[in-house]
Amino acid sequence: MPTLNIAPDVARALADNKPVVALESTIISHGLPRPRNREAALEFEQILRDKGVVPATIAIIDGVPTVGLDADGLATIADRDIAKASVRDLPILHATKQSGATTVAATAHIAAQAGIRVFATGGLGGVHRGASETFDESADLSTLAVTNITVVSAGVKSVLDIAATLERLETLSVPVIGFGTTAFPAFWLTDSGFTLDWTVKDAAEVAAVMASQDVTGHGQGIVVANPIPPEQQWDPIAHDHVLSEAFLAAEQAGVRGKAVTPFLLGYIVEASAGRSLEVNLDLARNNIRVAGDIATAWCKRRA
Ligand code: PSU
Ligand code: MN
Repeated sequence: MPTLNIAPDVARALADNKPVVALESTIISHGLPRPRNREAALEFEQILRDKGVVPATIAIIDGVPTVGLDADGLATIADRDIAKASVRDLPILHATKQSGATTVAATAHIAAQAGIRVFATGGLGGVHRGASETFDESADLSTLAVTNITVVSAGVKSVLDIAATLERLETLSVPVIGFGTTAFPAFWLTDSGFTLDWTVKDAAEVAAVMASQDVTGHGQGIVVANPIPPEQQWDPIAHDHVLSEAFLAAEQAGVRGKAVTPFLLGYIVEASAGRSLEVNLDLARNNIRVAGDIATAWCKRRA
């Protein structure tokens, strides 16, 4: 059983110092409703190809961590019921030859094993509200503490405890850099109200930080926070209203653990009549473009 299957175009790009961006699959399987999820998966890849960047959507296919999905692999994550796989699920899926859609944590882990340096997602997982009692903190954070990859995200979903998430990233020694801003975003919203210590002006500057991280760090990741522009964000009042409904619904449904994030995202899409979905897609597209630019700048630096 192979432990890593890298698609030929991805392997060639990596060998030739051509830009590659990793994409996650849980956003497709559990974060977006069918059938928009399939269109989104294809569109996300196309955004990169149009920039001359090779997309590497990552998932576990029949037990094998797979970097760069073919049409059947995309159908597996988009159209079939599939497990949400974080890093701890990998050995079980591998041994039992099952498929899984990878979270930010598992995608980052596999991408780094493949030698990919840049990864785009929607929003990172983080510390859940009420975590002081439930201990519910995404493995996205602890994985980024030990995984050498740059992740572009629109911050963390506003369903999380953002203050606690930023504190944990500090504790875990993961740099958080605002892309053209010091205002940390809140996924659907441009500004969470939290201010970052550091900002970079462009992709070349991120690549410079990556190069410096390689000599000053200990192999941890970098979070690049890329806010959705104000004109694209969800109306904050509607956002707050729908979120409070979603928390109530989750509590009444007794949702726990790894089901919490998919439940909230699904509920919020319904309750917002699709508005949150449009914003989610917009912010993911923006992050993918920025990640493409960073991957290109990184290859240029290394050339
Ligand atoms: N961001 C999105 N949609 C998603 C997720 C993030 O725009 O579906 C997923 C990511 O895969 C992330 C996961 O890793 O939610 C976090 O889940 P948890 O809180 O259970 O760790
Ligand atoms: Mn969790």
